Amino acid sequence: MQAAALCAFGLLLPWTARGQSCWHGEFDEQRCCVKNDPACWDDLYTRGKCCMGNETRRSRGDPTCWMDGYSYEECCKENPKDGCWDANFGPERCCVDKELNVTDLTVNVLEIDFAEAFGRILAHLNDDSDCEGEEFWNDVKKTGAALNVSHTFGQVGRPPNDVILKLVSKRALRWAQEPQTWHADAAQCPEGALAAVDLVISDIDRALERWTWGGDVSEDTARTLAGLRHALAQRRPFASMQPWRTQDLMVEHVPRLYGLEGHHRCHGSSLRIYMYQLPQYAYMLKPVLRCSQKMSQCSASVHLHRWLMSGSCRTESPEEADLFYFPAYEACYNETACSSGDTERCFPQSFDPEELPFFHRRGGQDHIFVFACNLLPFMDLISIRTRNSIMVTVESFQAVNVAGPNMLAWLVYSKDVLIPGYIPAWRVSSMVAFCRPMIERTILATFHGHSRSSEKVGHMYKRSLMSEVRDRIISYFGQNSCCSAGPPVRDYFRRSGLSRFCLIPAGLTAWTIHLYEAFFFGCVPVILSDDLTVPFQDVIDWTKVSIKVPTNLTMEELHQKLLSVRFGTLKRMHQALKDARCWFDYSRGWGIEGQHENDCSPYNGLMRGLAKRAAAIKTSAHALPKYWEPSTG
Ligand SMILES: *[C@@H]1O[C@H](CO)[C@@H](O)[C@H](O)[C@H]1NC(C)=O
Ligand SMILES: *[C@@H]1O[C@H](CO)[C@@H](O)[C@H](O)[C@H]1NC(C)=O
Ligand SMILES: *[C@@H]1O[C@H](CO)[C@@H](O)[C@H](O)[C@H]1NC(C)=O
Ligand SMILES: *[C@@H]1O[C@H](CO)[C@@H](O)[C@H](O)[C@H]1NC(C)=O
Ligand SMILES: CC(=O)N[C@H]1CO[C@H](CO)[C@@H](O)[C@@H]1O
Repeated sequence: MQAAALCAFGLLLPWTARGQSCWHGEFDEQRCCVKNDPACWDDLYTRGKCCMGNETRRSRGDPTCWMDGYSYEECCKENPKDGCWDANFGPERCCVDKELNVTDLTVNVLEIDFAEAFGRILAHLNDDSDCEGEEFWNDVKKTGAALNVSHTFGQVGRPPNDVILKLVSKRALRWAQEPQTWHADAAQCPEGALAAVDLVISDIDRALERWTWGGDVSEDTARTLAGLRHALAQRRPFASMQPWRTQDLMVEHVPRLYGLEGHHRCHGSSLRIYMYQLPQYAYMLKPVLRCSQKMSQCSASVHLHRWLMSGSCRTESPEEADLFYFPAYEACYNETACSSGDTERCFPQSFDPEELPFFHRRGGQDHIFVFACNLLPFMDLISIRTRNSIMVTVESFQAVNVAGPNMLAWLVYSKDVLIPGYIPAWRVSSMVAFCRPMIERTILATFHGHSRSSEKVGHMYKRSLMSEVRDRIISYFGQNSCCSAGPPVRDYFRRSGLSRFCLIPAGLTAWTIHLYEAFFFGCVPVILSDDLTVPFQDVIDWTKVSIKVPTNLTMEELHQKLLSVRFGTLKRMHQALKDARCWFDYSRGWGIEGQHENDCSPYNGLMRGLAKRAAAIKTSAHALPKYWEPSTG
């Protein structure tokens, strides 16, 4: 709507019945609420106000069903969205309108059924508004709370819908440009201001083209907002703001990735690392916030790069450098992830490592490339060129994929460094909340994950020979009352926290994020992946925290083996798992946690590995240039 028309309209026709006064001229309910045309909305006319009774106001059906990306609109229809229904959730329960009794919020939400907790908390918010008179704050509050509750239960949650996203982004862009608006809003509703920034900051960082309206959407703007948020959050807590459920954990990495805090001394390392910053590849490092969480288990490359950028071991001088690091957020650059087609490589075709300015000094030996998911296959040109370089990777072994693309590649102990997969802080926090003492664990073993029989997995998975063991686990333990096994389930966190053992079968490749999650759940990982090797062996005694058995073991044998482990041993392993967690927590090792060589973080594990390689490179003979001939003198 045009601003001028709006003002006049708003003054002439105060809100008699909500929703009534929104429509005039070409703007009607059909266009605005049903088709959701963004031209309808601005600060005054919001979807919340005008489409009263519809999804932003009140959720239909049983509110305990709508979490983790499911909604009444998508499920309660003839062809429901995939995954809407399972044993606990069905149309009989979910599609019938239900009011929840929300008076009793004093219970520990982790103690009750998570769906119920979700419904209660959201329903409670409906009755409650502490930043008064503002539809805007209510929208922010509900969207933020829904995400917070999902995260509390280990669910990814539902990102803000387009309408909310746009509404909130518009306001946030104004904050970045007009400090007085920020200060006024932050004074009126401080928790709301924080929550609003949290909801949109990664989308602003992502600089979506479709948002070029009325503001500078870019990493710089997002950085400004992060600074405003940071300053405001330092002055917390704001009394009386109890009912807000924040996104603190969802954005806890933002100030660090932006270099606003967390400067450290590289765990006391004396290595000097030169970071390539080549303009032609700058796009491979954007958008940082999005890439840092997208396919999160694959996003260690973002965190490692930014950690090194804010550390004392970085050098600008190639002469001084022990190692050279080529940064690329290979799972996400341009947000296109990997190219489709016949190659799985995530680098542009034109990228040739030999063209890196310092590559030839030691035949690539002192160059670091990070693969936080899938190594490039050995037949890839980049792999051939970098055959002497240090691969920092989560992958220990990738098999030939029978029907292609060929993924054959592996870690070489003597030159590469194995790292754990990245787990976001909100997942870590939720897993730890569900981690029970060994004595309270009632499930012998758990595995819930994709297998070749899942509908959702891609063609490569279906042809992966390694993941065959998953089918055997599911068919044996899924039928046995001792255990819990099958496809992904919504209360996976609760089940894992109640299990003595977590089964860790190979998947598409030898590694899986389940291994590192087990440390936070406190269940003893039982590795069924013959070609898997584990990181940080110099600091973690893996025989004290895990079990590795041949995958050809029958499931009956495995079952007996698990039953035969003594309770005292289990308790010791549980404690050892808790003690070792810090090596897999990428939010550690920044700021003062990254001062000393004995401090525990995945970055320290990396630095130790790199130090060994750097020492070996120094003593390796590689003094000759690539070509030579007798001198003519
Ligand atoms: C809601 O729960 C409270 C406390 O559990 C109870 O006292 C109250 O009667 C319930 N209200 C309704 C409408 O069921
Ligand atoms: C949810 O909100 C609470 C209260 O503000 C906060 O303590 C908690 O860290 C939040 N949880 C997540 C997962 O963000
Ligand atoms: C990524 O973006 C850059 C800059 O906009 C562009 O040159 C490049 O072709 C893009 N690459 C892909 C794979 O989309
Ligand atoms: C299982 O694998 C192990 C190690 O590869 C091998 O020694 C053993 O013979 C195999 N057992 C069976 C029953 O195939
Ligand atoms: C746009 C839209 O979905 N409008 C619906 C809002 O809710 C009322 C009743 O709840 C429906 O009649 C409208 O069609």
